[in-house]
Amino acid sequence: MRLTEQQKKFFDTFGYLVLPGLMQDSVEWITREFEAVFKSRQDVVHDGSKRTMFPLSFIDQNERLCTLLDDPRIVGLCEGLMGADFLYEGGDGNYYSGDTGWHSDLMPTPGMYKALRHIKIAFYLDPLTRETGALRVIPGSHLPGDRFSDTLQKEVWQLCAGPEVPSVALETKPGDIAVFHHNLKHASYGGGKNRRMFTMNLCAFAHTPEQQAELEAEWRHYGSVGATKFHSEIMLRTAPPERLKHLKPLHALEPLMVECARAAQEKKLSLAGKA
Ligand SMILES: O=C(O)CCC(=O)C(=O)O
Repeated sequence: MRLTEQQKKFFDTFGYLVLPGLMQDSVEWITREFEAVFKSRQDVVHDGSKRTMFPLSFIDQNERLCTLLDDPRIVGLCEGLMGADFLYEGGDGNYYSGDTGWHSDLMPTPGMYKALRHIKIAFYLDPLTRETGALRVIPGSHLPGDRFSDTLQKEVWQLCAGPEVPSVALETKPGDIAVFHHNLKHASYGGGKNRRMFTMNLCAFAHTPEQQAELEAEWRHYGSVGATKFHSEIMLRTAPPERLKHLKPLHALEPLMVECARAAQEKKLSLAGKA
């Protein structure tokens, strides 16, 4: 699969794309393996009262789901948006329940990703309409330095209760793919208690010092909240050489993550000691 120049331009301008039916012929096994991952953890129970997020990077837990990273359709999409040396950073698996307020999947320091493109590929496993929990996006809200984007970035917390905020609903059927820039403001309203969804987070390779600094800031943060590894043993052990190209360059950051995790733990212990 190759994105057209028009699709790339659409993503650059609006910050998202929908690819109807892209994974249509695989949706049956993808849904089966999604359920199997959740069933493998009897301590993770979804009772519908709130979102249940799988506690580990999701596709990494299942050999077949890991192959999504080798699928020519996913590879083509990622290459089109980030270049052939794109990197896979992990992702989540969810049973959503109810609404999600407006937000960006921002880097944890103030502001948006400016130098390095980060994207999320979303697999929604149930048919969704605007009124039943389809992802809503504010087109063009992903561009730092742009007056509209920067205003939304400042005001986003006031939009949190906002089903009325002007937006586009990415209505999807299982097998469709929605992909969006991490900076893009997104939300969902009216979903039921069992909205199944998982994601793949990816970024471009850091070729400049600014891009590298952003990547390090991101993973310093995730280190400080306990992350010390990027990819699961299954993901690595079952990887063909092509997949490894999208994994290994990130591993150079693992010592930094371990160091940040250790420092955060020490700080916590020292604060507990003072209490
Ligand atoms: O589908 C939803 O309710 C929200 C999804 C979302 O916010 C995300 O994946 O970042």
